Parts: sequence; C-alpha cells; structure tokens
Amino acid sequence: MTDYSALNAGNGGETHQVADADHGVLTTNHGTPISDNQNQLKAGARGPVLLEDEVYREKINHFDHERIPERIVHARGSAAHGYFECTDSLADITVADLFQKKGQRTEVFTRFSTVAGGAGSIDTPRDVRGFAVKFYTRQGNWDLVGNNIPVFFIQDAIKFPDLIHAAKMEADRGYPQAATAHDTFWDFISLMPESTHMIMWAMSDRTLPRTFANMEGFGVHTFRFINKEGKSTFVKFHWKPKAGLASTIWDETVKIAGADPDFQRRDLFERIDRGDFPEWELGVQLFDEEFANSQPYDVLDATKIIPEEVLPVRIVGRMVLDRYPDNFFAETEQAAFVPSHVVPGIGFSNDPLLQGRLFSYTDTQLSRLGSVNFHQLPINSAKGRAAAAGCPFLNQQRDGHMQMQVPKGRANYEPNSLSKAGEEGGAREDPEGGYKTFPSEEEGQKLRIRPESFADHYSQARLFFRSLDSAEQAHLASALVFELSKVSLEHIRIAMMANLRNVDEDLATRVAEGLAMDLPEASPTKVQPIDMDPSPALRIIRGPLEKHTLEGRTVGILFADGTDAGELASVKDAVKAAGGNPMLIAPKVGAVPLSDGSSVRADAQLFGQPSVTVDACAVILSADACAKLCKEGAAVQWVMDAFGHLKAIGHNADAKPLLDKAGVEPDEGVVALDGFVDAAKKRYWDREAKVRTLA
Ligand code: HDE
Repeated sequence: MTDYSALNAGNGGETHQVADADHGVLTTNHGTPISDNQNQLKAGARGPVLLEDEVYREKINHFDHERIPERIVHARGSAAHGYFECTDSLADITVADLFQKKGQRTEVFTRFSTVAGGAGSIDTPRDVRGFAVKFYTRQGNWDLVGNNIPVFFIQDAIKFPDLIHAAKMEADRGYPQAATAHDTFWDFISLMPESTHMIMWAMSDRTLPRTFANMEGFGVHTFRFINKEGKSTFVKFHWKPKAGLASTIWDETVKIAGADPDFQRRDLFERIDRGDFPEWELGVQLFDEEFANSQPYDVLDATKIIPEEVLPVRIVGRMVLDRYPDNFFAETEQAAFVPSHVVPGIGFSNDPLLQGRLFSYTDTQLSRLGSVNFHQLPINSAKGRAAAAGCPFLNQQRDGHMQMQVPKGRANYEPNSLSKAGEEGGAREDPEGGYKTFPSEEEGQKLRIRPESFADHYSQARLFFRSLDSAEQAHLASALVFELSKVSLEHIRIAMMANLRNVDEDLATRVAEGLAMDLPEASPTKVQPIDMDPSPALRIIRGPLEKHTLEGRTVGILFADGTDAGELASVKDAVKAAGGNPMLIAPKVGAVPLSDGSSVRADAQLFGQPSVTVDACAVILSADACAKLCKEGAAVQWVMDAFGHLKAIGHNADAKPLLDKAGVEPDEGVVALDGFVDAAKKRYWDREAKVRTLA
C-alpha cells in the first residue's frame, strides 16, 4: 500500500509519498538519495530560490533536453518487438544465418511510420507507410527498411531532398502538415514523370491502410543473396499480412483523424495487449541476370515492380509481433534503421536509389542520436551476436560522445602482438565467416547519367491502374480530383493532367471531368508506354489478399438503457467466437441497465467512439432508447457513417427507426442480429454507388 502519511515539516500541510516496500528510494542521476521532490530549495519558506539546488537543477536540466531532433522523414511511427521464423530454408541460396533452418527464430524490432508528417501528426493521412524491420541475427543486425508500396517516387537518390522538401509543409507558410494535397508537391511531381507509377499507388487505397496489421511491406529495391559458393541471386522482399489487406474509405480516414489521431498506434498496442499478434509472411522473388535482362524494364529501377504473376513470390518465413516496447523513447524513437546494415549472405544491387540510401541513414543517425556510439543504445545493439559470441561487437573503435563501454587493456589497434605478453590483444578478422561483398564486375566511364533502360515512366503506372478493381479505380480517380483541387496554380494541374494522359485515357478523362477542366495534350515521352498483362496481385478489393474475416477486427455494439440482455450477450459471444473483438458502446459508460434488470458497463462512450473506429456495427436498442437516440446527432451519425463506409450493420427490430433516420437502405450488409457475424466479415463495395459520387 502506498503511504501518503509522512508529512514534511514546513510543507504547507502537503503530503509526500515516501519510499517503502513498494517504492525504492528516489535518487539524482548520480545516485544521491532525494529527501523532497516537491519543493525547490529556498532561503526561508517564502524566500528566494537558491542556485545550489542540484536536485532541482539536474531535474529541469534533463527535462530541457528531453527531445531529440525528429526523423527528417518517417518522424511519426510506432513499433513492436517480435520474432522472425524461417519456414523454408534458403541455405542453397544464401549463407544469411536467419534463413538456414526451418523453424529457426530470430528476434526482430519493427517500426511502421508515415512519411511526411511530424512526430506529433496524425496516424491516418494519405501517405506511404514505412515498414522497417531490424533482425537481430547471430551474424549481426540486418535492417530491411522498406515501405508498404513496392516502388518509389524517384530513380536516383540525389532527388530525395527535393522530393521531401516539396512534400512537406510549404517553406513560407508552414502548412499543410502530413498532406500531399498542395502546390509544391504536385509541382514537383508534374515535373518528374518518373514518379507517375508511385503516384498511382499513392492515390490508391494503399495509402489508407486500416491498421498496420493490414498492410503489405516491400524491400522495394533489388538486393542480392550470396551462397556458400559465392554465387549471387537477385532478390526482392515482400511481407504479406496474415490479417489480409484492408483500407479505409477517404471520408472515413478523415473522420478517424479527428476521432483518434493515434488510431493505428493504439490498434498496434491493443492488438498485442489482447493477444491478436500482428503477423506477416516473408516472401522472396528470386531471379538471375538472365531473367533480369529478359524483362521490359530494368530491375535496378526502383520505380518498377516485377509482377508476381511473372515471377511468383516464394514464402520463406513469418514475422510475429508479440511485445509492445516498454518505453516509447528508448526503443521506438531511438531505434536507428540503416539499410547498409546487412549480414553475410545479403548484398546490394547497383540500384542508384539504394546506393544513395546506403550513405544517408548512418549520416542522419549522427545528427538525430548525436553520437557515433548509437549502436550501443540497447535497441540498436546487436543482441543476436551477443548471445552467440558473448559480446554484441568487438573492434578497436574507441571513445566518442556517450561511450558506454569501458574497454580494458592497451590494445586499441590491430594488428598487435600484446597477447604474446599475456595481455588482452583484441579480436581478429574471420576470412571464412566474415562479411564478403559480392565481387560483381564493374567498369565504365564516370558519368552523371540516367540509363536509357530507366526511361519508360508510364507502362507500369498503366499496369497498376488497369489491374485494380473498378471500386479501387474510382477511389484512385477521386483521390486525384481531391488532391489536384487543392492545387491553386492552374499550370501545375494542367501539367499533371498531361502526364496522366500517358497512363490511361479513361483515368485522365474522369479526373478532368472531376476538376471541370479540358484535357491538355499528353506530355511528350521518350518511350511510348506498352500494355502489360494485368496483375490481380496488385488489387486490394476483390484481390488475393482481401480477407473476409472477423479475426483481429473490432465490432462496435451500440446499446443503451433497456437493451435486451440476451441479444447483447449472444452478439458479443458470437463476435468473440469468430475471433473478433467486441466493443460495447453506449451513451454512458457506467452501469447500463438491461432488460432483465442486470447491468453492464460499456467499453466506450458513444461520442468518443464513432463508428469509423470499428470494422462492423451492431445496434441493439429498446424502443424507448431508440426513440431517444433518434434525436441524438452522434447516434444518427454513428449509423449513417457505418452505412456510408460500407460496413455491415446488424440490428434488432426496435433499432430500425434509428437506421431509418440515418438513411440506411436495405442491402445484403444490413441484417438481423442472427446473420450479423457472417455479414460483418466484409465491406459492401456494391453499396458505394448509392452513397457517394466518385470520379
Ligand atoms: Fe528513407 N530515410 N530514404 N526510404 N526511410 C529515412 O533515416 C532516404 C527510401 C524509409 O522507422 C531517414 O533514420 C533517402 C525508400 C523508412 O526509423 C533518412 C532516400 C524507402 C524510414 C532517409 C530514401 C525508404 C526511412 C530519416 C532516397 C523504402 C524510417 C530517419 C534514396 C524502401 C525508418 C532515418 C524508421 C527513414 C533517407 C528513400 C524507407 C533521412 C536518402 C526508397 C521505412 O536517412
């Protein structure tokens, strides 16, 4: 029990909480026990404060420096610990330790992020998501720093600062935060036709993931695997979500941002808390030079995919995130992901975007974490190697800001012969097991040049658009109308439309109509786009990874005074039985009296838990409560949004007037309670034409 009784004489009668069996002794950072954590040291009870008060000065001094610079991109992020398990050995393809044996597990730390917004921005802007995985392998750390989209905006890293400057808040006005719907972004994009393929993805539902658990992840670049014989195989990495791909509707996304700016961070925490561990399969596309040379695009160009139908994805492992960080700052914020951190068996290709990244990430950690010793922070330290070799790292690098180690002995250089004199001589190279770069043949003139094989900017943009389901195509066209409507300089809109004509005439026409503007001439292009075979793997809606399930999903159950106790219990139980997470939502959160005289507490209050925060909705009301809620805007909106966002609505007969008031029209997603759990497993895309106008 906490003891509040000890009074400090002269403390104005305030109580102190003091050290006891439950609470250790509070100390300064240097270990001095603290007697009073409530008052500064003063000369007399009402006198001036004294400069000698180290307890106060140390505390405020530390506080003043609590923040570190946020990441220049991907500042807003959330992370979790977990493990990677090899499910199919790649021992013939790579010596990378984590892929050697089926069943072998490797610890991971995975961070998801938005790109453009600051650390305090919302979780749900229209934005690409970062998908960065740190594998603590027994051969050191491997950082696979990817995104939830398999291509990128630019082909050469030298354009990255321009891209990010254009996307972030405009330089003079400091807005918009976490949004691409503004002049400078679209100005840059309209002048960079190589970004067109990525723009198709960015304007699609891919940038509106429902939760982190509902996203794919991609390594984006072509990497190399290297095997025992020194043979190289090209590889592209894919993460496939077990929970299935799922996205939100734009109107829903905007409302989530207001209702819960931490929606995805909270979801990650709560999923792990209730044991619905997010899980992904790791897949690889493996190919050789001959395959690469036979494709109509360059595998070194990060604005291109290799369609899964052309080169299937082989599943080789799974990742489970089962532990939330203990401390957000120490782990999530201080985690340093660095794509140049690879382990034996993994190497790079000549992709100029990847090569540019190999410099940037270590550099940024030096400014963000402030020291060359950032590898000594617990979250960055090579844990797997520590277990295998007794120490996370061994070398003769020394000193620097915030050196945490106390190396012993005289030998801080190599080679040395001190071990001959019985002293600690330090570690030596391992020619066999040490990291070996693949000895690719390289020759050529020094040139600042883009290869001709990177020149086709439109074929894969067209492939993406034409591969989508018609509902997704309408979302994409509407997103372009929305974003370009926010562009105030007309010449930028015209330049964008000219580029879109090279993608798809139907898309360009729909966007032009949405903007009420004439179609300009198509922009000139060096390479005429070709028509590729559609790739169904690119779809979310009615695609291979759209999953009809309640597993891991939240069902909101709106109830109120007098709700039938049996109906409430049976819906709740059925949702649970289907693997879902029932959330009881009522006008008041305390004890809500039910029909049988019992009472139940709500998990959330109606005003604070709009239906955008749940995946499917049940409405179980008494006739009296329904009459009251028909006059309650939040209740009407709750149902109206559920319908507008194409969610299943299960209801009892007495709740029908509320549905009528909200304009709910009958369809196969609006059901009686007994059919609700099955209906709740999906969204009703065919309803969309009834509820909104899309481009
Ligand atoms: Fe990054 N990127 N990036 N990026 N990136 C950063 O590194 C950079 C790119 C990605 O959760 C920064 O530690 C350059 C592609 C993720 O901490 C910075 C280029 C892909 C994260 C940086 C790219 C990514 C970052 C900022 C062009 C997908 C967050 C803070 C060549 C494959 C990692 C930091 C985390 C973070 C540079 C392009 C993914 C500045 C120069 C392509 C997921 O170093």
